[in-house]
Amino acid sequence: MSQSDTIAAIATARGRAALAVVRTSGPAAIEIVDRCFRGDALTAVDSHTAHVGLLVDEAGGDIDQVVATVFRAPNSATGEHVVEVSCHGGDLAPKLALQSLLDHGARMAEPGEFTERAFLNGKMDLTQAEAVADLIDATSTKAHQASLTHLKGRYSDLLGDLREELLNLCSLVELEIDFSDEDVEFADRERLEALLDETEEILQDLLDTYPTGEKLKDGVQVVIGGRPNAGKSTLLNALVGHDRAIVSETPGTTRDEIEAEAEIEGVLFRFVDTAGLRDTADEIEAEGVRRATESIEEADVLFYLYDLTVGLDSDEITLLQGLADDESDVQPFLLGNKADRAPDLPVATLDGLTSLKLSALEARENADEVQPLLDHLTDTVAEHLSRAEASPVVMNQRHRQHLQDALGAVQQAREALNAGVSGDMLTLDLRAALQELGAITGEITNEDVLDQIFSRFCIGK
Ligand SMILES: Nc1nc2c(ncn2[C@@H]2O[C@H](COP(=O)(O)OP(=O)(O)OP(=O)(O)O)[C@@H](O)[C@H]2O)c(=O)[nH]1
Ligand SMILES: [Mg+2]
Repeated sequence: MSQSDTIAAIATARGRAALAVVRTSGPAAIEIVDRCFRGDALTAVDSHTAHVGLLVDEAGGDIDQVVATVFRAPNSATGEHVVEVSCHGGDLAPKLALQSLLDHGARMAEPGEFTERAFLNGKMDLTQAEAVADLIDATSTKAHQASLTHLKGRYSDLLGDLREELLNLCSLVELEIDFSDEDVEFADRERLEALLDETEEILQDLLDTYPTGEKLKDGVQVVIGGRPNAGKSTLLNALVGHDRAIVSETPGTTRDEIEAEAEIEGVLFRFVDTAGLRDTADEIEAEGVRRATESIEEADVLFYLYDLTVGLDSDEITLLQGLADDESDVQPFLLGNKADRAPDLPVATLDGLTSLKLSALEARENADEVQPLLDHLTDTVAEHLSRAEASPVVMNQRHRQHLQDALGAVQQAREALNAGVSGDMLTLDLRAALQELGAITGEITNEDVLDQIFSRFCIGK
């Protein structure tokens, strides 16, 4: 992708709408739009001004009445000359406007190319560019807020401070190397140790935010499990407020997993209804049971339903206690269902498990019935949310990998220091950690990585 080209693309979504925006960026952006614009001479206007005029095609025919907003380099989103043409929405006007710009010398932009140019021109670092993509993809309020924090640069600032700390360390140690012939230990060992500890702690804290970032971005997986006929599908329907899954009195009704999403207090929850757990000779149902077991193990939260009038059997108790004791992150919530049929029966209690009595059937009509479940879900993520509000969270697998490698290098430096290894070996580790941090913000990067990041953007961004 050459930056000497002038690129153009429709920046807004397709379909019926009042307005659409066609963007151009590059050295010839203003000339190109000026050639197909009947109004003020755009080449002569000031930066950051908007002009009403007619956009015309190559043959001079009218396309649409538009507003052209001119941004002169370097004070634009991409750092280049940019013109944003607002035309009328719908399928035709934006397409014809774009075609005219292409006919007058612009090239169709690749996905993410505007943002890539902004990055290459120093308008934003890589974490901010990635935050742009995350912001567009965000499906819940909290994911949106977390991406915005990154976009505003708080995360980059944090990484910048960390880099500074490491550079500090490096220069201390290098000072020692320079004078090593004179057998002087310039770098105060204690200070080095303290700085290394501090860096390690910051890196670890950042890494610890990843599960939070993952949940904000991808949603919290809530699996509904239990024996056939426990009322799992009935509960799913009650939780999402419509008849998503088939309910029937025949045990073994649900086979394929059924997913439905809901946003609760700004967080996306993905509910998964599963096949009832039982041994079965039916091949298809058995596959459903296998998938259900797998989903239960991978859940963030498990709503485990049983029929109060039937009770829990020993296999179920073993399964639940295993999940509760286990180091696994699955949090089971035991639900005794069909309370309407068993008003006097208490719900089973198991060590370390929260349990509750409910009627999924009544919940369909009465939202209060599922309120404790929703409260349970918000409690589960409360810790994550308060963390996300307090500081930037790591939301990206690429960042996590680099942070882990940086932490590894810092730990290695710490060991080297303890073992009394020479200063130049120590700086090797510290430099490696710096490299990793630089890769996150894009100070150190290569074309493949950039291509991979920007190719997941939409065209026009
Ligand atoms: N009385 C009463 N009946 C319920 C309740 N919840 C579910 N049922 C009934 O129990 C039967 C089974 O409900 P489903 O929701 O299909 O049960 P399931 O757990 O999804 O069953 P499988 O898909 O076969 O594993 C249906 O006839 C429901 O109407 C409840 O709270 N009270
Ligand atoms: Mg079902």
